[in-house]
Amino acid sequence: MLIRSSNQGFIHPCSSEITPRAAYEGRRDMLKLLATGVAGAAMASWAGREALAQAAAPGKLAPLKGEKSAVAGAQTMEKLTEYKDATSYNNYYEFGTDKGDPVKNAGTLKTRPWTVEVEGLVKKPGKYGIDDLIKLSAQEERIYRLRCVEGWSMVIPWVGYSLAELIKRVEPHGNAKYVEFVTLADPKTMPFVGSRVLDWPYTEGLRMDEAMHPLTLLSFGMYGEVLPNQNGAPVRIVVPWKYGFKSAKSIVKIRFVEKEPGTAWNKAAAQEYGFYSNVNPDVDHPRWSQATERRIGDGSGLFAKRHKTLLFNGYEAQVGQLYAGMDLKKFY
Ligand SMILES: Nc1nc2c(c(=O)[nH]1)N[C@H]1C(S)=C(S)[C@@H](COP(=O)(O)O)O[C@H]1N2
Ligand SMILES: [Mo]
Repeated sequence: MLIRSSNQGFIHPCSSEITPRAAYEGRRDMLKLLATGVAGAAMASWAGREALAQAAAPGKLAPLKGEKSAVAGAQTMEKLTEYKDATSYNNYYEFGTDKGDPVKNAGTLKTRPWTVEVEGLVKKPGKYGIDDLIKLSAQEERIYRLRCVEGWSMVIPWVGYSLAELIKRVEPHGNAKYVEFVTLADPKTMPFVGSRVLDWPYTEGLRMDEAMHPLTLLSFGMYGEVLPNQNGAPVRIVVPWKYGFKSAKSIVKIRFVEKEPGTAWNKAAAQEYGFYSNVNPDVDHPRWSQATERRIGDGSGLFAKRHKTLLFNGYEAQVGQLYAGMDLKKFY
């Protein structure tokens, strides 16, 4: 099934098509680098700590610092995506379907007061004010690659903690097999929530063992600051071995359920987007290969490089055992 949106033809959550503006800006940045002679220096520092230090936030949002997480796999040494790229090339359909829309439109999102409700099959359901939720655990800083369908990826230093910490606290019942994430759908502040592009609210889900994996993060910040609205403020999920759309933004409910919950993109196009949506170069999307990806910030057009996409986004050692014996082509 193909989805048609009124103004831009067929859509899907992670198109790697560059908007004219992004292409223009990427090119302009590269030309600037070439003109000032720093291109060589920039390239020399593509790996390692020097590069990590380069991708600083502009310091306009509230600081949210974290300790470096000791969780296995949480610290890639790949070059961080520049903050301005990570915050201006987004998917957040409540604010528009173009990658450049969320940064322009998400200013209307009110992130205080904010309550996250934990409900369903748990011994200790409850409502958490966002600032209490942030303080629930010592902050951890993580560096992840978040990938999307049809090949674009970013490397982002998230601030947050393992969702498992919250799950243990609320004590799920034995019949809680899945966790469902429900996000805000407020037509007053979110211009596209009235549209028929998706079935609002945007929801996502994980199997309990996936939700309990220490690499599944409840994230409140990035680059040492609170999340910008367009990246899912004030709280989102990050699941680094899955395609980007699994990482639900601006969560208001975490619900423990027995049956596999519906998910936004699976409801919109079941044959294209499965429940699992693990990054897998050998399982093509029906309309395109998923074998390679473009790293945002690597340049566009003439400068675009493609990287080989890795099984489970490179986290196979950490998460492979969750899927032992499963046919990943069937459970896509
Ligand atoms: N509520 C909500 N969450 C969402 C989306 C959305 O449209 N609405 N888009 C998803 C998709 S398709 C991707 S690729 C990631 C993008 O996250 P980023 O903008 O921080 O890179 O957010 C995911 N979470
Ligand atoms: Mo996406």
